[in-house]
Amino acid sequence: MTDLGAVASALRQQAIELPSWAFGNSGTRFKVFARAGVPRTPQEKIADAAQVHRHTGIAPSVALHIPWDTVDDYAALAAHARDLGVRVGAINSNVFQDDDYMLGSVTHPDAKVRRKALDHLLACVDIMDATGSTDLKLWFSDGTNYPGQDDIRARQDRLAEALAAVRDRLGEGQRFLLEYKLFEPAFYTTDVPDWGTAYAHCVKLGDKAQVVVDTGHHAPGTNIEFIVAFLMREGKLGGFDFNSRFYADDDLMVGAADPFQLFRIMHEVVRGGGHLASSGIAFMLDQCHNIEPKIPAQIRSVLNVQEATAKALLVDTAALEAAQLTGDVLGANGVLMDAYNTDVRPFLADLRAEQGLDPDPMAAFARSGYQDRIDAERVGGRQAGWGA
Ligand code: AOS
Ligand code: ZN
Repeated sequence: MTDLGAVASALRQQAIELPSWAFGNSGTRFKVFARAGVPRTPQEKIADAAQVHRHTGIAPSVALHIPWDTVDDYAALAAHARDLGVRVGAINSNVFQDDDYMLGSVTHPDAKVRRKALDHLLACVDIMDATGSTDLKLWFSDGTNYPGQDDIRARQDRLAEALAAVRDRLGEGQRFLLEYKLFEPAFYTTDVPDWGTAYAHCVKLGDKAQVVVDTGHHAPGTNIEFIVAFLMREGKLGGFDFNSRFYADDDLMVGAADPFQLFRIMHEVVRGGGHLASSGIAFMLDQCHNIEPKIPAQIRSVLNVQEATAKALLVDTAALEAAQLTGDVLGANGVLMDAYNTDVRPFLADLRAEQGLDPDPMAAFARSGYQDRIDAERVGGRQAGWGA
């Protein structure tokens, strides 16, 4: 039997990080649809994120993207976040939206471009120092489009050199999270295409280098929970970029496309103790809300992760182990499915009520009048968008 008190206590400690860019306008290469009330500044993005925390109680930090969230005074931005009841989370470095990076950033054939990209990464560490952030998220769009375009091995050497320089700059309590992605925007080779490549670089670089799993960055059919189990066992899983996908890197709401996959991933997280704050695993969302309202979409996403976590915590581990050890295939699968098929929503509603939150965060936000207020107030200025 599962100890419900222990489940509740684990859920009370859960923390999910929100991406600042989820609150801005986003779209596909065909169209970015503008929405009323969208933030115009990093400060307004943080204010929107604080609403998600206010109603869910488990979204206490906001990831920034540099240069999208560039400000003059980062310490002041961190103080602004604190005033709103949240804090600055991972600093996401952007070395993909400058003309110089057409052929790559840290793996570019030209040393001058590589230096420029590395300088940006080091500047992101300065921002970590100013904001108190502990995580630098590295995602490189680097790769090639045509066979022969560049030397695959040389690009790995350049990557290793840049990662080592970043590692050397990181201070006490800081780390980098290296994100892999199968393809896009490069279509022939990607310099960090998979967990194995990210893992191999991180192993060489020691404790300050960890892998981040973006759930949308795999080939169809990839068993992501296996990757999670493996990386956790090696102490190399630094965090997640959660989202869901039907086709490629769709960046849809986590748990929307395949809630069962999210449950399976969270089962491995719980199996490895990753749900405990001491694990150091960062649970971040990386999503774009192109057609749905952004703040409710973030609330929904946080709730989806919470529900999957609750189900994973409900797995009767003793019964599961007994079935596994006796080769009871159907029994073991049944234990897992019992947990997955449990409706945890009433349990979570009670937990929220106990913590002084509204049992229904979606309804509470809708009633709060916040959306009407920002629709009316945020007139003029330039709306923030993906890449703004
Ligand atoms: C890109 O595909 C990655 O998921 C990165 O995490 C990226 O920086 C993020 O999506 C923000 O656009
Ligand atoms: Zn990502």
